[in-house]
Amino acid sequence: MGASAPKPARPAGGDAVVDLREAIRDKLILTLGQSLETARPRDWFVATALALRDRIVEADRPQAGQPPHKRVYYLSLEFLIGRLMSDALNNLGLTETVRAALGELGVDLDAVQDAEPDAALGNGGLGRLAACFMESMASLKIPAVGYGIRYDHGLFRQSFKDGWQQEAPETWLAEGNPWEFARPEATYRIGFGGGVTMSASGDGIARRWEPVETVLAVAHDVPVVGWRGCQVNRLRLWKAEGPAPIDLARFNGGDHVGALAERMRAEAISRVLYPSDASAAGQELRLRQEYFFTSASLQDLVARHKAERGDLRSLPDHAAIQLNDTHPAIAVPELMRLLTDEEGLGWEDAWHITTHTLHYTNHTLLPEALETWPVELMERLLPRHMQIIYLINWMHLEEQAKGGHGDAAHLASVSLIDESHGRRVRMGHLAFHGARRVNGVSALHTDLMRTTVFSDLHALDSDKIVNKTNGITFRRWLHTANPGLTRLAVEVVGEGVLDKPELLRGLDALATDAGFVARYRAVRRERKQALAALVADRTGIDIDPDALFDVQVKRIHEYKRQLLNLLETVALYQAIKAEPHRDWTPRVKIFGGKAAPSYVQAKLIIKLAADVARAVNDDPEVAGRLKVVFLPNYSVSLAEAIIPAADLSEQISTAGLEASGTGNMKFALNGALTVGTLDGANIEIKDHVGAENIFIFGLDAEGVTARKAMPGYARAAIEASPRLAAALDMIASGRFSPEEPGRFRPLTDDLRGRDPYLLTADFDDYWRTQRAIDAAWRDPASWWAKAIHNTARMAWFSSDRSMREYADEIWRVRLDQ
Ligand code: 26V
Repeated sequence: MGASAPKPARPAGGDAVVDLREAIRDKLILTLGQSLETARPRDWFVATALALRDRIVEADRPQAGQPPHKRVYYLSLEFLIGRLMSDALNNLGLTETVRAALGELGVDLDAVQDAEPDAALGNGGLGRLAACFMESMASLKIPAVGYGIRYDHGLFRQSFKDGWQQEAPETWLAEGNPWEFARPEATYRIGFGGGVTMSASGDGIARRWEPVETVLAVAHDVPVVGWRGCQVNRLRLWKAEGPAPIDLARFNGGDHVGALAERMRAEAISRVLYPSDASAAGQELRLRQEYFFTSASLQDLVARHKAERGDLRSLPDHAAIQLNDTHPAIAVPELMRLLTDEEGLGWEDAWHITTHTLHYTNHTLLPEALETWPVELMERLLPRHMQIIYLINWMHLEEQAKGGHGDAAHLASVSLIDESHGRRVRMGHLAFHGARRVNGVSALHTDLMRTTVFSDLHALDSDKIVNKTNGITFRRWLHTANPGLTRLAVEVVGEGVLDKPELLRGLDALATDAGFVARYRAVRRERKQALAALVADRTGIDIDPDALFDVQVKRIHEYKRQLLNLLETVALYQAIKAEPHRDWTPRVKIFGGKAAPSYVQAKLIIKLAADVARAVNDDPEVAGRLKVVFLPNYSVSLAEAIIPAADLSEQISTAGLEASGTGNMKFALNGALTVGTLDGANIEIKDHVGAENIFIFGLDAEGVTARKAMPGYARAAIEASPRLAAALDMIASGRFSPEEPGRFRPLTDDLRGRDPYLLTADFDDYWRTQRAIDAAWRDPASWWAKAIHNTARMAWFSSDRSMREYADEIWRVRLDQ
């Protein structure tokens, strides 16, 4: 994979339908051993995927001759891909051909697509970003390999029992994965534990790690098809296997379970995705996962470089490695170890290669999410790496002292080891120091990196930190998720818009054109009807497609402030009950998202949403004005159904805490208006769509810092806001939880006391803004003009733009290799 092959831009004609029909039939009967009569949708999905995979492989036949000049290696512990079929069909231009082929077999393509399980190998934004970037790199023909872990179980399945979140294992591989190619020939040995031996070598000492435990990393490749099928890259996911299938001596001795113990311990590494997305819990298995996939990936790319170029000194010219957050930060000492201990290079050369090949993206400044590992654990699991980290740190601190920055406070701040809470390795500092470029994911976030966590390191090399605002792939989040809107755009501004999203700008001029507005509204209305049917099916709740769909879907986190949205919901409920005959704008509040299984407060927020929903939806007095829905098991494919149906997008995090957000971009592109704070990429969305087309409220990041310095700020805000006080009282009184009146006291007590995320400070402005939104909805001409301006002006947020910037300014890779 990785080669270019021209492909026709248009769907193929009649012969192609017959060819595909026969290919799918053959796969079903000959490969799966099924019959046309008894095949389930799942079988048709596998047969179709296998037939498509053949075509992807054909599109990918390596061109004779040279390897690409430079490759990008994207190391990420998470790839939140979702379904692959609709993406592959769309990018190959085969959607209608396959629909016809299946139709001739009496099978419906939509039902087949619905039988594909999501590849949910990620928690949220960070993993979804990696998936968008992989698709954009293939579409831009950037030769790239994504490296990650082939988890047996992706993100848990969420269900509800009495409104409480329940987690069940996710089983996407239970019936195999037709997209992947197992590559047993690409297997690497990954060591753990043991010690380091020393021997004389030339005029120095050679050190060698002798691990006591070995795990095998076996490659499984998933093809990533670019737009118009012009390039196929690969996602190489590592599966952990034991070095021996069974301990025969133990088995023969009668210990039948113990005979498998070593293998089980090894395989545990790729068993499950860690389901927490913002607290570095620090378990040993997590560190084993991080080292396992980082080492396998580096061994693989070093072997490829040696085979293609021979000399490792030229690695920086031909490889750019991107570390997605600190999860692969162990790459810094691992690449040093491979280059020095294994390949025999000197320290200086190895350090030059390492620091000219690695790059690091930071995705959060939340202190609890910044990874640190106890020195004691590192010494036990990765003794040689710990030695190398000490040496890197010693040289780093020496240089400070020589440069006149030897004071203890400065050294403590830039050191790779944190001595203040036991001795711990700071993975962010390690990645920063080992990388050629370090980037944030929105303008504000990058500024905050420079002024907060990395300020002292930034002062030492002010060119190192750069901004690369996130993006989303329009192929998935517009073309396949919203085909109606895509068709409309193509009709109005031309087919070129599929390749050049800037052409969406042409819609701006039609924002008040009655005919166009009617068609734009009809597309939304159709999506809202489909979502209403889905909501009825999954929750039993009927919602009115003519109401304003107000949506907050994302991980449940205190800083994302779903609780602020619920407070406003309760206040609105009270206001409607107080004046039932006023002309209220009918609203449906739609929530979705998972809480980390151990995140008690987040799970309580979900339960509050469920209890508020029950009370509100059962109350005849507010019927037709307010409904509340919590859609279970939020996922990439659910997002594809929800986002095109949203009228209002809730992006209401405490300013300074959401690094970027990418859901915000998906909603705005599809024409939902944003209600949001000046946080993350919301700020840049405002700059692009125009302040008059977005609803901004609340404190900005500076305001947040200032307010937090004021003692008793929460109590003062509640005293000043009778509406907020009443909403809090109602929740605290047990009105929504009569069977357990004190249930939500942990939430309300926290708001009345610490309120670390400043809900109380932003509540009144949020309420006012929501009422302005009600008024705006009652003026359809103005509402739809704003919506159309959003769609028209979001082109810059394409992940193609992000990837071009990375290619030019970080990786220095040419787009025309
Ligand atoms: C952190 C941890 C900590 C250890 C346990 C497992 C785990 C898993 C993931 C993470 C990463 C959290 C950071 C994250 O997801 N950041 C999000 O990145 C998005 C893409 O840049 C960005 O849009 C979101 O604003 C940001 O929260």
